[in-house]
Amino acid sequence: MNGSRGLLQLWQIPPSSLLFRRCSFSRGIANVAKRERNRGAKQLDALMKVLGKVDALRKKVVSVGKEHASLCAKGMKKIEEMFNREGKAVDELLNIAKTLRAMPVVDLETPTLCLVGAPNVGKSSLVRLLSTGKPEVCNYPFTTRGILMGHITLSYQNFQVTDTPGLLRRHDEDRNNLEKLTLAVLSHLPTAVLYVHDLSGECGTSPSDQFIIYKEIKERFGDHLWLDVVSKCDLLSDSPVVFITEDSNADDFELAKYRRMGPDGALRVSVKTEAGIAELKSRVHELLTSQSAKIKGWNSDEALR
Ligand SMILES: Nc1nc2c(ncn2[C@@H]2O[C@H](COP(=O)(O)OP(=O)(O)O)[C@@H](O)[C@H]2O)c(=O)[nH]1
Ligand SMILES: [Mg+2]
Repeated sequence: MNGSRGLLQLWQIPPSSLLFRRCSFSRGIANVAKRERNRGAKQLDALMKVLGKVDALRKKVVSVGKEHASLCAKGMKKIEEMFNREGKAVDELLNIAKTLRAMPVVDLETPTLCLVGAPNVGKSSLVRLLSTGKPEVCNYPFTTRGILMGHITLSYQNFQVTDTPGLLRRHDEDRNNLEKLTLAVLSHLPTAVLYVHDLSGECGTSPSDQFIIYKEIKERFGDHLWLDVVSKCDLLSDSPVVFITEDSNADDFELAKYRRMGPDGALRVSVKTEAGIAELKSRVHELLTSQSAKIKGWNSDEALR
């Protein structure tokens, strides 16, 4: 019940409220969004047709039932024949219900934390630790194949957590659907961001590529509430020390600093040793409380219009 309400809310986001949240997305993403919207409309259309068929079947069953009430045995046979002929519509409806039930349900009124970063940096491991969501954790990219929702309860308040598939260093037009899904979440959902950086050299995306992806995402979605985390700090005792020479420019310096510590203010954590996890939980709580205030502000602004 709750789930279907949340799903309806997602379908009913008015375009004006999306603009209002100052989504910045490029032409490529806009096309994808349009395509997905068309696909959604077609799916709804198909669902309506199936519902029509099921309803027609129901009407026939009722009318045959009435017609043959006095000849019960014969009536049952007729009903059976009809189900054999047209009962496929019921099976189709059951399949659609199953698919809908498996879709992630996002309640836009509940503050949501979205984990973002390159593939394999430890996002799913952190979601498992922070919430009720149990995403798959594996040592290869794009294990997370959709948007997974989990829930956190902190001081009697409910929050949502989304795990995302991750982003590689490339242009929007070259991104696969899993990456586009991550960008769509950032564009359309009022989430706070927990950005995960893996400086251990273990994840398959070099720290310098992660830095480039990070700068791009931060520039596009910097209006979200934000927390940076350096993951796998159990592997970082020998984190690379990069020497700055006199002719190093500002970019070299920024990158060298990033490779050692991540962005300014980033929290170091390890899922393996639980180092930094208590502090992370408390910072996440603060972030989501601020997100809650932000959502309330949007709602009262909208009410004033
Ligand atoms: N040593 C170490 N490995 C970790 C840590 N967190 C995650 N991993 C490993 O990194 C790999 C990728 O983790 P996963 O959570 O699936 O990353 P995702 O692709 O960003 O969701 C898995 O093999 C994890 O076991 C950590 O804190 N320390
Ligand atoms: Mg994952």
